[in-house]
Amino acid sequence: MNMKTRVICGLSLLFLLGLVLMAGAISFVENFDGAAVGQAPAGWEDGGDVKATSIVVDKSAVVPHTPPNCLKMTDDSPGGAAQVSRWFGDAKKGTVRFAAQNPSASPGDLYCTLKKGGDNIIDFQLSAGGNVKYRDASGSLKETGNKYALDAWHVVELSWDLAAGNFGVVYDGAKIGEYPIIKAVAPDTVIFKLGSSNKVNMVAYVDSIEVKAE
Ligand SMILES: [Ca+2]
Repeated sequence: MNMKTRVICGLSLLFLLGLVLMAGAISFVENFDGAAVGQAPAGWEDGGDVKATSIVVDKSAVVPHTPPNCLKMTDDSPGGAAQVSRWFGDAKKGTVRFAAQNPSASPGDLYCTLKKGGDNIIDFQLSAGGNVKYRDASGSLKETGNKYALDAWHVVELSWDLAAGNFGVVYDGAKIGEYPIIKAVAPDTVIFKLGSSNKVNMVAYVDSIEVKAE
């Protein structure tokens, strides 16, 4: 092959790789360990309000699930919430796993939500009161009946399959149940949100996020 042919072949391969990435869902791992401390996490869209922040912190605030860093979410606003989101592409089936910790000094309502546009597909909550909840199609938050301990890291795994119509919850390695998804639409974005409209001074930590989209 001459140089011109090699360049054309190379560009063609890059183009095909781009098509594959655009057509299929992607997966990612986020440990915040290479991220800049004190700043919003790179690669995530910050959707929080002006008084709610999501910043990368080191072990001076809490011992991260995976050291040296984790994400600290703070809500000081009665009218808004801290929120970060990340796109992963349409996925009819997949798993999101994350570690979360709520401090007893200022626990918050921490949500992990899977969305497509304005539609919620899964909305999962670790409540400030220590309850594990999910939102059903009516828009109500429902109790799973499971409690969780404050001041400790917990690993949550949410697995969805549109064909089955359910998502499963594995909590600290044990399956706690299957719950109906809100809407049968392939989610393309994962959101972590802390806050509610009438509470202030909430803090929660998130680390070790892994999305596997199929
Ligand atoms: Ca980490």
